[in-house]
Amino acid sequence: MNQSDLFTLGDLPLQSVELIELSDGDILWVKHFLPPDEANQLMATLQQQIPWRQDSIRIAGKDTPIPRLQAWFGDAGMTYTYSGLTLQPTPWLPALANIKHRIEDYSDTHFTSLLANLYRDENDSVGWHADDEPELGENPVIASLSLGETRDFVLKHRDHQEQKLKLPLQNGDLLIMKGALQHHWLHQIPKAKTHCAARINLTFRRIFPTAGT
Ligand SMILES: O=C(O)CCC(=O)C(=O)O
Ligand SMILES: [Mn+2]
Repeated sequence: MNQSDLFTLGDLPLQSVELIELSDGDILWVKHFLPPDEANQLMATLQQQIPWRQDSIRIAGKDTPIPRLQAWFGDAGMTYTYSGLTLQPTPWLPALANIKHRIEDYSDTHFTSLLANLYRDENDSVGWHADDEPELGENPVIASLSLGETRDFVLKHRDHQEQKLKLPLQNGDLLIMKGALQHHWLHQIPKAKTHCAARINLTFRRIFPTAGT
């Protein structure tokens, strides 16, 4: 094998890893964690097999549909409260249990739950937030796998809003957020300005049951 064989395998883009060390927290961006064929296949399976729900949240006393579909998976008892919604977990689908184990092996972290988001097109989005719910613990490790259309994942520092970062997450990319990131940074997927096909994002989390639950 010569040197160039190490970097290309036919036309397949190979996995590459970028560590982004921020002032308060770290991000590991594993590009092509899944090769394109496998990512496409998982995307098709999950579009079909996940029982996607249109949830609403209460804004100013009015039930407002959120601009994406979602589903919550987890080990028994792992309820999750999000913008006033308490989500009951659906048992793991085999395709999700499989990818969870691979991400657990890679990140050396055990996950007990998963929030799946389906962005149907460019008009779907998620607004500024941090994954900082108390049941996720002090400095959660969150592993996020992107499938389908490339969308921008944007981060901004809570106190220094000029510190901003835009990561175009592609089909098969894995992002691992850790350290104090969720305390100091917010993230969002803005609506896109040009047409986008569907994208699925899987965020694996570990829930620590809180006192009283
Ligand atoms: O779609 C993404 O990449 C991010 C989703 C997200 O931030 C979340 O579900 O908490
Ligand atoms: Mn999030």
